[in-house]
Amino acid sequence: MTCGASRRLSGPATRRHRSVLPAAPVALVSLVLLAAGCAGGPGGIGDPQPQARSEAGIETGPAAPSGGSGTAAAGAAGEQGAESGASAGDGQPDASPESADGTGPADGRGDPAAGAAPGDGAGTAGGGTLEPGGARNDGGGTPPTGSGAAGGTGNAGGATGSADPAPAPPITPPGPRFPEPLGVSLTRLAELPAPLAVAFRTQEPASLYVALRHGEVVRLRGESGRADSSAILRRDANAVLDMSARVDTRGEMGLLGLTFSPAGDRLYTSSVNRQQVSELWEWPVAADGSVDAARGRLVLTLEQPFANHNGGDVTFGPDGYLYLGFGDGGGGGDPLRAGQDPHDWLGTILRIDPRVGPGGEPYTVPAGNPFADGVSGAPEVWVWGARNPWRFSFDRANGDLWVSDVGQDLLEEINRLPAADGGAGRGANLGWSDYEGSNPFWSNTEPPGHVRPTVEYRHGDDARCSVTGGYVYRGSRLPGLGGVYLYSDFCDGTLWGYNDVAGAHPIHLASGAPPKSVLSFGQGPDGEIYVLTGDALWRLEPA
Ligand SMILES: [Ca+2]
Ligand SMILES: [Ca+2]
Repeated sequence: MTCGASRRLSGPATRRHRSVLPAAPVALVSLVLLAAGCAGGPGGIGDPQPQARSEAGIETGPAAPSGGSGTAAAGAAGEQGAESGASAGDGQPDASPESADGTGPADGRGDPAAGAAPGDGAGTAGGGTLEPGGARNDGGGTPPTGSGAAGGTGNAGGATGSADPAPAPPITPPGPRFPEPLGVSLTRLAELPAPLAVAFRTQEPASLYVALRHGEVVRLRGESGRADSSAILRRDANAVLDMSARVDTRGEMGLLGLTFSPAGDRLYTSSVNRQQVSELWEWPVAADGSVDAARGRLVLTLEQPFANHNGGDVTFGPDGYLYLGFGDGGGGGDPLRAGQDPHDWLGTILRIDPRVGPGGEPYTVPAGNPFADGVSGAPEVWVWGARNPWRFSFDRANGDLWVSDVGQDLLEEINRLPAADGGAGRGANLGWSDYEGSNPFWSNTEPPGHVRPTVEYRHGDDARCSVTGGYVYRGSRLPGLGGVYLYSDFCDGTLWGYNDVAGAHPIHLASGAPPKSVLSFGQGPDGEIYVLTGDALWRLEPA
């Protein structure tokens, strides 16, 4: 590789993860996700086993603050090992911004094997309970049968004798409600290689944009003139943005996230570069949707100690701030103990204002952040204690934040962080790696303030192994799914839904088999839901 490993960052803040523990040799789980499906065999092997339920040797509590953000780290110049596949090229973005590469990998720890996507932990664990997310409540779920004639006011129940019954309102039979069969299907809109994120510009109803893992952002246009209702989407001949020479796709790395600013004038990409450094880029977007690749700006970076658990999802919240997720650094079992250190960006979701600050700062920290003063945690950190918050989303109806956190060997989890709790997820500790889901992992003592999962499921009950979070359905075409949080799993592909009343249940498709390798979800401006699989983009629609 010739990409400037000796160059130093000059603009953006670079964050080096804190090395809490000496590196342990860790054989990485190889889930072989994105490309090859979940046949990674008895994955899970090699992850250090937790000392769950052991009384001694538990590390708890955050360590002292480690220098605030904003220090540009010197490039440690470590060239990471040989790459499989694509040649490195010169590693420069075709775009290139203010000298943006150069931070070497942390200290050459672990040469990650090829693994892949959202998490690892294909390990099996014995049987157990499924979806303890909520008890089934059949009340109110059953549609009435034989609703009367139009306008009928008859007493359908056969009640007799009522002298002068008040006229009943016209009955509109409700359709089936989740979790009953809802007449849902998946429409295959376009074939795409490893699409990981969808973004929309409200100015462009005919288009949507997709991040492909290998580093391209492509625009697709609806044949009908609208992207949200066309059954077929056609991809522009040329990518809107091509970062493929810069993006590393080993392990679980790649172009992992994509979002537009609310005004649609800036595009943000989240990716991992060939020095194994996560990057958040900002790109100017013209009125016609074209991206000025020569004027990209690197907003922030984070060194990745391992090639897995990179998080990478990015979105704007209803508050107008940008949220960006990072995994625990990877390696399996949180060898760096990053999860319970809120000073470390690894294992967190950050909240920032990504625009250049008044003093030229590459971004600013909103005053309402839980650790804004940097004393008890890093100022940028919003949620912490995550293992790999692969996908997260806001409920557009109420602002709740839903975080899917990929589990280790036992439990996959989904966390709802209510907006009503003083800001959706503000300062929430998701518990990793003291806890995996609701089970102790490294500690028998539940960390203070641990937010337990809203939904969790166990590996080994079925083929599922790595949760892929989606969205709360707020569209109009599938009213039976109103208010239902939709998600899936990389290793299985069955779509699932959850609400408080019904609990968690599979979504029955009216036709066709469930997709394989659900990598991600998207939500259109109209609230309809897109499903991103290993080779295609789909939309959930009435059958
Ligand atoms: Ca990592
Ligand atoms: Ca958790």
